[in-house]
Amino acid sequence: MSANIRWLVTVASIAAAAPLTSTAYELAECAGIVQRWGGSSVIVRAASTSFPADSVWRTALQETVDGWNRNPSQMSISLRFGDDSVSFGNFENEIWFTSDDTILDGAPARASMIYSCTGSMLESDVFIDSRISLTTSSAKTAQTGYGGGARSFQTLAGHELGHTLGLLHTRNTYNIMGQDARHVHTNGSAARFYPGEDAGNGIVALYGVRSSIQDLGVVHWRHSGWSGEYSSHSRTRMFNSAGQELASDTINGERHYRVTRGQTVKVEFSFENNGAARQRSADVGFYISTNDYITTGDWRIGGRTLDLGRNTISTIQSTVTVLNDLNTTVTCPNSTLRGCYWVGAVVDEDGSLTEINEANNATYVGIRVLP
Ligand SMILES: [Ca+2]
Ligand SMILES: [Ca+2]
Ligand SMILES: [Ca+2]
Ligand SMILES: [Ca+2]
Ligand SMILES: [Zn+2]
Repeated sequence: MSANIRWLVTVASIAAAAPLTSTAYELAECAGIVQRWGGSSVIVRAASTSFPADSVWRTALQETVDGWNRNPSQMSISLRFGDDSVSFGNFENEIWFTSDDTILDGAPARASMIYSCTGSMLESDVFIDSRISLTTSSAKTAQTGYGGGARSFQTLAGHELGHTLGLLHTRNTYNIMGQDARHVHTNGSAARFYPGEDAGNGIVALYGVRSSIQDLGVVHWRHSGWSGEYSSHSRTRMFNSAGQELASDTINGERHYRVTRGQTVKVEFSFENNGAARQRSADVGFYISTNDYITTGDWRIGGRTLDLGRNTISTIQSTVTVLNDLNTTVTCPNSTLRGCYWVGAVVDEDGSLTEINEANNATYVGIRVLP
Protein backbone atom coordinates (compact mmCIF):
# COMPACT_ATOMS: atom_id res chain seq x y z
CA MET A 1 0.00 0.00 0.00
CA SER A 2 1.47 3.34 -0.95
CA ALA A 3 1.63 5.63 2.05
CA ASN A 4 1.78 9.39 2.06
CA ILE A 5 3.13 11.41 4.93
CA ARG A 6 1.99 14.89 5.75
CA TRP A 7 3.66 16.93 8.48
CA LEU A 8 1.68 19.61 10.24
CA VAL A 9 3.73 22.17 12.09
CA THR A 10 2.32 24.41 14.79
CA VAL A 11 3.82 27.86 14.82
CA ALA A 12 4.79 29.71 17.97
CA SER A 13 3.38 33.14 17.19
CA ILE A 14 1.18 34.68 14.58
CA ALA A 15 1.02 38.13 13.03
CA ALA A 16 -2.21 39.73 11.90
CA ALA A 17 -3.13 40.16 8.24
CA ALA A 18 -6.21 41.16 6.28
CA PRO A 19 -9.22 38.83 6.55
CA LEU A 20 -10.46 36.57 3.77
CA THR A 21 -14.14 36.36 2.98
CA SER A 22 -14.99 32.68 2.49
CA THR A 23 -15.05 30.24 5.40
CA ALA A 24 -14.45 26.51 5.73
CA TYR A 25 -12.55 23.69 7.36
CA GLU A 26 -9.82 21.95 5.35
CA LEU A 27 -9.60 18.17 4.99
CA ALA A 28 -6.63 15.97 4.10
CA GLU A 29 -6.97 14.98 0.48
CA CYS A 30 -4.83 12.85 -1.79
CA ALA A 31 -5.46 12.84 -5.53
CA GLY A 32 -8.84 14.44 -4.81
CA ILE A 33 -9.86 11.76 -2.28
CA VAL A 34 -10.55 12.76 1.33
CA GLN A 35 -8.56 10.70 3.85
CA ARG A 36 -10.37 9.47 6.96
CA TRP A 37 -10.52 6.82 9.65
CA GLY A 38 -12.90 3.87 9.42
CA GLY A 39 -15.24 2.89 12.26
CA SER A 40 -16.58 5.17 14.97
CA SER A 41 -13.52 5.76 17.13
CA VAL A 42 -9.84 6.38 16.62
CA ILE A 43 -7.45 5.05 19.27
CA VAL A 44 -4.86 7.50 20.59
CA ARG A 45 -2.18 6.11 22.91
CA ALA A 46 -0.48 8.40 25.43
CA ALA A 47 3.15 7.69 26.30
CA SER A 48 3.55 6.45 29.88
CA THR A 49 6.58 8.65 30.48
CA SER A 50 4.84 11.81 29.22
CA PHE A 51 1.44 11.26 30.86
CA PRO A 52 2.08 9.34 34.08
CA ALA A 53 -0.75 8.40 36.44
CA ASP A 54 -1.93 11.21 38.73
CA SER A 55 -0.07 13.86 36.69
CA VAL A 56 -1.60 17.17 35.59
CA TRP A 57 -0.66 16.21 32.02
CA ARG A 58 -2.80 13.08 32.11
CA THR A 59 -5.78 15.01 33.49
CA ALA A 60 -5.33 17.76 30.90
CA LEU A 61 -5.05 15.32 27.99
CA GLN A 62 -8.20 13.52 29.15
CA GLU A 63 -9.96 16.90 29.37
CA THR A 64 -8.86 17.70 25.80
CA VAL A 65 -10.12 14.38 24.46
CA ASP A 66 -13.40 14.82 26.38
CA GLY A 67 -13.74 18.18 24.62
CA TRP A 68 -13.35 16.55 21.22
CA ASN A 69 -15.76 13.78 22.16
CA ARG A 70 -18.57 16.31 22.55
CA ASN A 71 -18.35 16.85 18.78
CA PRO A 72 -21.48 16.33 16.65
CA SER A 73 -20.02 13.66 14.35
CA GLN A 74 -20.10 9.88 14.66
CA MET A 75 -16.34 9.80 15.32
CA SER A 76 -14.76 9.94 18.75
CA ILE A 77 -11.29 9.51 20.22
CA SER A 78 -10.57 6.49 22.40
CA LEU A 79 -7.72 7.57 24.68
CA ARG A 80 -5.47 4.94 26.22
CA PHE A 81 -2.81 5.74 28.78
CA GLY A 82 0.35 3.85 29.65
CA ASP A 83 1.94 3.22 26.24
CA ASP A 84 5.52 2.14 27.02
CA SER A 85 6.69 2.11 23.41
CA VAL A 86 5.96 5.03 21.10
CA SER A 87 7.46 5.68 17.70
CA PHE A 88 6.77 7.27 14.35
CA GLY A 89 5.83 4.76 11.67
CA ASN A 90 4.54 1.93 13.89
CA PHE A 91 0.89 2.29 12.78
CA GLU A 92 -0.23 3.29 16.27
CA ASN A 93 -1.48 6.83 16.91
CA GLU A 94 0.55 8.15 19.80
CA ILE A 95 1.18 11.37 21.67
CA TRP A 96 4.30 12.22 23.62
CA PHE A 97 6.60 14.98 24.81
CA THR A 98 9.98 15.10 23.15
CA SER A 99 13.06 17.29 22.87
CA ASP A 100 14.12 15.66 19.59
CA ASP A 101 14.65 18.55 17.19
CA THR A 102 14.83 16.26 14.18
CA ILE A 103 11.14 15.45 14.84
CA LEU A 104 10.02 18.88 16.04
CA ASP A 105 11.86 20.81 13.33
CA GLY A 106 11.73 24.03 15.36
CA ALA A 107 7.98 23.87 16.11
CA PRO A 108 6.44 23.78 19.61
CA ALA A 109 4.41 20.79 18.47
CA ARG A 110 4.00 18.71 15.35
CA ALA A 111 1.53 16.16 14.08
CA SER A 112 2.07 13.56 11.39
CA MET A 113 -0.67 12.23 9.16
CA ILE A 114 0.04 9.08 7.22
CA TYR A 115 -2.62 7.98 4.77
CA SER A 116 -2.99 5.51 1.96
CA CYS A 117 -4.10 7.99 -0.68
CA THR A 118 -7.03 5.68 -1.41
CA GLY A 119 -8.97 7.30 1.44
CA SER A 120 -7.67 5.65 4.61
CA MET A 121 -5.83 7.33 7.44
CA LEU A 122 -3.13 4.95 8.68
CA GLU A 123 -1.29 6.70 11.50
CA SER A 124 -1.14 10.07 13.19
CA ASP A 125 1.38 10.88 15.91
CA VAL A 126 1.51 14.06 17.99
CA PHE A 127 4.86 15.37 19.24
CA ILE A 128 5.02 18.20 21.78
CA ASP A 129 8.23 20.01 22.68
CA SER A 130 8.96 19.19 26.33
CA ARG A 131 11.01 22.39 26.69
CA ILE A 132 8.33 25.01 25.96
CA SER A 133 6.31 26.78 28.62
CA LEU A 134 2.89 25.12 28.79
CA THR A 135 0.15 25.38 31.39
CA THR A 136 -2.59 22.87 32.11
CA SER A 137 -4.42 25.43 34.25
CA SER A 138 -7.87 26.61 33.22
CA ALA A 139 -7.11 29.96 34.91
CA LYS A 140 -7.23 32.52 32.10
CA THR A 141 -4.54 34.65 33.76
CA ALA A 142 -2.06 31.78 33.31
CA GLN A 143 -2.65 31.59 29.56
CA THR A 144 -1.03 33.60 26.76
CA GLY A 145 -4.44 34.45 25.29
CA TYR A 146 -5.08 36.59 28.39
CA GLY A 147 -1.60 37.96 28.95
CA GLY A 148 -0.32 34.99 30.96
CA GLY A 149 3.11 33.49 30.53
CA ALA A 150 2.37 29.98 29.27
CA ARG A 151 0.59 28.44 26.34
CA SER A 152 -2.47 26.32 27.10
CA PHE A 153 -1.62 22.62 26.80
CA GLN A 154 -5.28 21.85 26.13
CA THR A 155 -5.61 24.16 23.12
CA LEU A 156 -2.24 23.03 21.73
CA ALA A 157 -3.05 19.33 22.13
CA GLY A 158 -6.61 19.98 20.95
CA HIS A 159 -5.27 21.49 17.74
CA GLU A 160 -2.92 18.55 17.16
CA LEU A 161 -5.67 16.00 17.80
CA GLY A 162 -7.71 17.86 15.18
CA HIS A 163 -5.02 16.74 12.71
CA THR A 164 -5.30 13.19 14.04
CA LEU A 165 -9.03 13.29 13.27
CA GLY A 166 -8.28 14.45 9.71
CA LEU A 167 -8.43 18.25 9.80
CA LEU A 168 -5.82 20.52 8.25
CA HIS A 169 -5.05 24.13 9.10
CA THR A 170 -7.72 26.73 8.49
CA ARG A 171 -7.05 30.40 8.03
CA ASN A 172 -10.27 31.96 6.85
CA THR A 173 -12.48 31.51 9.89
CA TYR A 174 -12.29 31.42 13.69
CA ASN A 175 -11.09 27.86 14.26
CA ILE A 176 -9.10 25.60 16.60
CA MET A 177 -7.07 24.60 13.52
CA GLY A 178 -5.73 28.17 13.39
CA GLN A 179 -4.50 30.22 16.34
CA ASP A 180 -5.44 27.69 19.03
CA ALA A 181 -4.27 29.72 22.05
CA ARG A 182 -6.94 32.29 21.19
CA HIS A 183 -9.70 29.75 20.62
CA VAL A 184 -11.21 29.21 24.07
CA HIS A 185 -14.49 29.63 25.87
CA THR A 186 -14.23 31.96 28.84
CA ASN A 187 -16.71 32.98 31.51
CA GLY A 188 -15.31 34.30 34.77
CA SER A 189 -11.76 33.21 35.56
CA ALA A 190 -11.71 29.97 33.53
CA ALA A 191 -10.71 29.73 29.85
CA ARG A 192 -11.23 26.28 28.35
CA PHE A 193 -10.45 24.42 25.12
CA TYR A 194 -13.33 23.44 22.87
CA PRO A 195 -13.26 22.23 19.22
CA GLY A 196 -15.71 24.84 17.92
CA GLU A 197 -18.29 25.07 15.18
CA ASP A 198 -16.06 24.94 12.10
CA ALA A 199 -14.03 21.94 13.28
CA GLY A 200 -17.26 20.22 14.29
CA ASN A 201 -18.63 20.92 10.84
CA GLY A 202 -15.45 19.48 9.29
CA ILE A 203 -15.57 16.20 11.15
CA VAL A 204 -19.28 15.84 10.43
CA ALA A 205 -18.32 16.13 6.75
CA LEU A 206 -15.79 13.33 7.31
CA TYR A 207 -17.74 10.96 9.54
CA GLY A 208 -21.43 11.86 9.40
CA VAL A 209 -23.64 13.55 11.94
CA ARG A 210 -24.56 12.24 15.39
CA SER A 211 -28.02 13.71 15.71
CA SER A 212 -28.25 13.42 19.50
CA ILE A 213 -25.51 16.02 20.10
CA GLN A 214 -26.76 19.60 20.52
CA ASP A 215 -24.68 22.52 21.70
CA LEU A 216 -24.78 26.27 21.37
CA GLY A 217 -22.02 28.50 22.69
CA VAL A 218 -20.84 32.09 22.80
CA VAL A 219 -17.27 33.41 22.98
CA HIS A 220 -15.52 36.78 23.02
CA TRP A 221 -13.05 35.83 20.27
CA ARG A 222 -13.36 36.43 16.53
CA HIS A 223 -11.51 35.84 13.29
CA SER A 224 -9.30 38.85 12.57
CA GLY A 225 -6.94 37.71 9.81
CA TRP A 226 -4.42 35.04 9.05
CA SER A 227 -0.72 34.25 8.93
CA GLY A 228 0.41 31.53 6.56
CA GLU A 229 -1.98 28.58 6.95
CA TYR A 230 -3.31 29.79 10.30
CA SER A 231 -6.25 31.99 11.17
CA SER A 232 -5.51 34.71 13.70
CA HIS A 233 -8.01 35.65 16.38
CA SER A 234 -8.75 38.81 18.34
CA ARG A 235 -11.20 39.76 21.05
CA THR A 236 -14.70 40.84 20.12
CA ARG A 237 -15.36 44.56 20.39
CA MET A 238 -17.77 47.31 21.33
CA PHE A 239 -18.87 50.15 19.07
CA ASN A 240 -20.89 53.33 19.41
CA SER A 241 -24.26 53.53 17.69
CA ALA A 242 -22.54 54.98 14.60
CA GLY A 243 -20.40 51.85 14.33
CA GLN A 244 -17.08 53.30 15.51
CA GLU A 245 -15.07 51.17 17.92
CA LEU A 246 -15.09 52.75 21.37
CA ALA A 247 -11.95 53.85 23.18
CA SER A 248 -10.81 51.43 25.87
CA ASP A 249 -8.48 50.81 28.78
CA THR A 250 -6.55 47.59 29.32
CA ILE A 251 -7.28 46.54 32.88
CA ASN A 252 -5.94 43.34 34.43
CA GLY A 253 -4.89 42.15 30.96
CA GLU A 254 -8.28 42.67 29.32
CA ARG A 255 -9.91 45.50 27.40
CA HIS A 256 -12.64 47.60 29.02
CA TYR A 257 -14.54 49.88 26.65
CA ARG A 258 -15.31 53.40 27.86
CA VAL A 259 -19.04 54.08 27.99
CA THR A 260 -21.38 56.51 29.72
CA ARG A 261 -24.56 55.78 31.63
CA GLY A 262 -27.53 55.47 29.32
CA GLN A 263 -25.33 55.16 26.20
CA THR A 264 -26.56 52.95 23.39
CA VAL A 265 -23.75 50.71 22.13
CA LYS A 266 -23.21 47.76 19.81
CA VAL A 267 -21.56 44.81 21.52
CA GLU A 268 -19.92 42.07 19.47
CA PHE A 269 -19.91 38.35 20.31
CA SER A 270 -19.29 35.13 18.35
CA PHE A 271 -22.21 32.71 18.58
CA GLU A 272 -21.51 29.11 17.61
CA ASN A 273 -23.55 26.03 16.93
CA ASN A 274 -21.29 23.15 17.98
CA GLY A 275 -24.10 20.62 17.71
CA ALA A 276 -25.90 18.53 15.14
CA ALA A 277 -29.07 20.46 14.38
CA ARG A 278 -29.72 23.99 13.17
CA GLN A 279 -31.36 26.04 15.94
CA ARG A 280 -33.73 28.42 14.20
CA SER A 281 -34.80 30.40 17.23
CA ALA A 282 -31.97 30.42 19.76
CA ASP A 283 -32.74 32.79 22.63
CA VAL A 284 -29.96 35.22 23.51
CA GLY A 285 -30.03 37.58 26.50
CA PHE A 286 -27.70 40.50 27.21
CA TYR A 287 -26.73 41.46 30.73
CA ILE A 288 -24.63 43.83 32.79
CA SER A 289 -22.60 42.24 35.56
CA THR A 290 -20.49 43.56 38.44
CA ASN A 291 -17.91 40.85 37.68
CA ASP A 292 -16.66 38.85 34.69
CA TYR A 293 -18.84 35.82 35.42
CA ILE A 294 -22.09 36.15 33.49
CA THR A 295 -25.31 34.45 34.56
CA THR A 296 -29.02 35.06 34.03
CA GLY A 297 -28.97 36.45 37.59
CA ASP A 298 -27.19 39.59 36.31
CA TRP A 299 -29.09 42.72 35.19
CA ARG A 300 -30.83 42.03 31.90
CA ILE A 301 -30.49 44.81 29.30
CA GLY A 302 -31.88 43.18 26.16
CA GLY A 303 -32.29 40.10 24.06
CA ARG A 304 -32.73 38.73 20.57
CA THR A 305 -33.43 35.52 18.71
CA LEU A 306 -30.82 34.03 16.38
CA ASP A 307 -30.98 31.39 13.66
CA LEU A 308 -27.78 29.40 14.26
CA GLY A 309 -26.82 26.73 11.74
CA ARG A 310 -23.67 24.61 11.89
CA ASN A 311 -22.04 26.42 8.99
CA THR A 312 -20.32 29.73 9.67
CA ILE A 313 -19.53 31.34 13.01
CA SER A 314 -21.91 34.21 13.76
CA THR A 315 -19.68 37.06 14.89
CA ILE A 316 -22.33 39.76 15.15
CA GLN A 317 -23.08 43.06 16.86
CA SER A 318 -26.10 43.59 19.07
CA THR A 319 -27.49 46.94 20.21
CA VAL A 320 -27.86 47.38 23.96
CA THR A 321 -28.17 50.36 26.30
CA VAL A 322 -25.93 50.84 29.32
CA LEU A 323 -27.98 51.11 32.53
CA ASN A 324 -28.51 54.61 33.93
CA ASP A 325 -27.82 53.76 37.55
CA LEU A 326 -24.36 52.18 37.35
CA ASN A 327 -21.78 53.35 39.89
CA THR A 328 -18.83 55.10 38.25
CA THR A 329 -16.69 54.76 41.38
CA VAL A 330 -16.65 50.96 41.73
CA THR A 331 -13.10 49.64 41.70
CA CYS A 332 -11.52 47.84 38.76
CA PRO A 333 -9.54 44.59 39.23
CA ASN A 334 -5.83 45.18 39.95
CA SER A 335 -6.14 48.80 38.83
CA THR A 336 -6.57 52.30 40.20
CA LEU A 337 -9.15 52.99 37.49
CA ARG A 338 -12.84 52.95 38.42
CA GLY A 339 -16.21 52.15 36.90
CA CYS A 340 -15.62 48.56 35.72
CA TYR A 341 -18.56 46.39 34.72
CA TRP A 342 -19.00 43.62 32.18
CA VAL A 343 -21.57 43.27 29.39
CA GLY A 344 -22.53 39.64 28.96
CA ALA A 345 -24.33 37.43 26.47
CA VAL A 346 -26.20 34.24 27.38
CA VAL A 347 -27.27 31.86 24.60
CA ASP A 348 -30.17 29.45 25.08
CA GLU A 349 -31.19 31.92 27.74
CA ASP A 350 -34.52 30.22 28.40
CA GLY A 351 -32.87 26.82 28.82
CA SER A 352 -35.15 25.19 26.27
CA LEU A 353 -32.33 23.29 24.51
CA THR A 354 -30.71 20.30 26.21
CA GLU A 355 -27.01 20.52 25.35
CA ILE A 356 -23.98 18.29 25.76
CA ASN A 357 -22.21 21.34 27.20
CA GLU A 358 -24.29 23.78 29.25
CA ALA A 359 -21.16 25.50 30.61
CA ASN A 360 -20.22 27.40 27.43
CA ASN A 361 -23.39 29.48 27.08
CA ALA A 362 -22.19 32.80 28.51
CA THR A 363 -19.27 35.19 28.10
CA TYR A 364 -18.44 38.89 28.52
CA VAL A 365 -16.91 42.08 27.14
CA GLY A 366 -15.49 44.52 29.71
CA ILE A 367 -16.72 48.11 30.02
CA ARG A 368 -15.71 51.10 32.11
CA VAL A 369 -18.49 53.53 32.95
CA LEU A 370 -17.19 57.10 32.94
CA PRO A 371 -18.63 59.81 35.20
CA1 LIG B 1 2.86 2.12 21.23
CA1 LIG C 1 3.10 6.00 16.08
CA1 LIG D 1 -23.75 25.03 25.24
CA1 LIG E 1 -29.36 24.57 27.39
ZN1 LIG F 1 -1.25 22.21 13.14
